[in-house]
Amino acid sequence: MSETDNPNNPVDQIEQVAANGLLHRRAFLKTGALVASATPFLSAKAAPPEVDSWSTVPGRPPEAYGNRSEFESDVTRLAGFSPPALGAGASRAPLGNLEGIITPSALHFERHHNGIPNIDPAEHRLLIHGLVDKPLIFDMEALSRYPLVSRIQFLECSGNSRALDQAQPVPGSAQSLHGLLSCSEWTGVPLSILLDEAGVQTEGKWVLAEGADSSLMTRSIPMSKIRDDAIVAIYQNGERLRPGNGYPMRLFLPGWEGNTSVKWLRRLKVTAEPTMTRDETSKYSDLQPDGTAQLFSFQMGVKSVITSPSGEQTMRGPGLYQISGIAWTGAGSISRVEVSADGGRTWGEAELTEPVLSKALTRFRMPWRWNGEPVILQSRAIDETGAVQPTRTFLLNERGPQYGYHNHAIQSWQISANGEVSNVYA
Ligand SMILES: Nc1nc2c(c(=O)[nH]1)N[C@H]1C(S)=C(S)[C@@H](COP(=O)(O)O)O[C@H]1N2
Ligand SMILES: [Mo]
Repeated sequence: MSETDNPNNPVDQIEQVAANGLLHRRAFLKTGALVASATPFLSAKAAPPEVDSWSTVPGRPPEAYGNRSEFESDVTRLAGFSPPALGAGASRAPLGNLEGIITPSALHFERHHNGIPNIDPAEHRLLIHGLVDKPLIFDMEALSRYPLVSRIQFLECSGNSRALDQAQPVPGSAQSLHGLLSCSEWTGVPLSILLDEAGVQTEGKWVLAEGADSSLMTRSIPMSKIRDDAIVAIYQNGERLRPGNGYPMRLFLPGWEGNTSVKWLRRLKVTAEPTMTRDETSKYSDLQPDGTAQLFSFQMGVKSVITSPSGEQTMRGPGLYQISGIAWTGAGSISRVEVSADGGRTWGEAELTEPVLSKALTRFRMPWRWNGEPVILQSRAIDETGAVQPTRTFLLNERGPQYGYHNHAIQSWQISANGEVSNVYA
């Protein structure tokens, strides 16, 4: 008998807001004490000895640069860098192991077109030229003197979640399917300040950004975005950028596809028209059903994914759980996330965990009483513009089969009776 059969169990009195045990989002807050009655605590007999071995000896001294516990060492990025294109590839953040909204810098996803350059910050320069009155060159020292701003914002590769384009569901985890996504506090200089100093001429409507790695990644960015919220980032989560994320400086364009946030930034050229580089014509353009290519699809769509429980995890049996996930949108803030436990027929509203920030990951949570039967869990995000995360079928029908970027469809996780969680199409 499970506790869900128990008429005396107070958890059974919590308001169910959608089918298959989804509970009111504030149930934990209102009835925190009830959780104990449904959570499998260890009995006193299974308790550890009164004095653990680590309580009997002095601990070790602090480290100059900190490491996490050795017991967490299996939480790593999942790398897909393969010969012969050494250094070209991606590594994915372990979304299923993370909580809150910040991705630790050491676990931030990485995507390189030709590896990580080893840049000496003393030698690195940023050139601003083109349609400007006064071309400028900045070294790190000069750049660091400008006013800095800090913002918590997500970065997502436009190729993230591409597995959901496949006709058959690819086995995988939140990490392997959606891990080209991270969120950091980025600190840097607003680009509008630097461009004002250089004096943009009236014909200057685009900016070509170029990286210093050997892929010489280049993208054309509309001046309106540069003026709106672009920064030259030099810090990530309080310390200097990691080499893999653009050390010593990168362009950061909040809410836009990752490839526009050019790493190892070395040059900004103000132009009248987009430059039409390799990285915006052969790549990062979207083939339409009529055979034409859509260029410059910069903004990332409204999206969410449940990270716990998620693919390749195993549930410990029927009982009370807290569903947890992340939602984000390139359009600004997330206004609502809904969760379904019946494959999208009924939906209940999840709790958004503060802070809810513009162009950042937003954590959502929802209490759930699983009765042990197979179910399909989904989440659906809605943003401040009213945009709703689409189903996979809707998205693929709308786009046609050639599209390959910006898959922001609803993820379906199947929970089987034995507690295994897997990627399915609902
Ligand atoms: N110079 C340069 N910038 C680059 C890239 C690159 O290979 N070279 N990759 C781009 C791509 S495709 C993405 S998704 C993001 C990834 O940023 P991250 O590695 O910090 O996560 O950087 C972008 N900027
Ligand atoms: Mo990317």
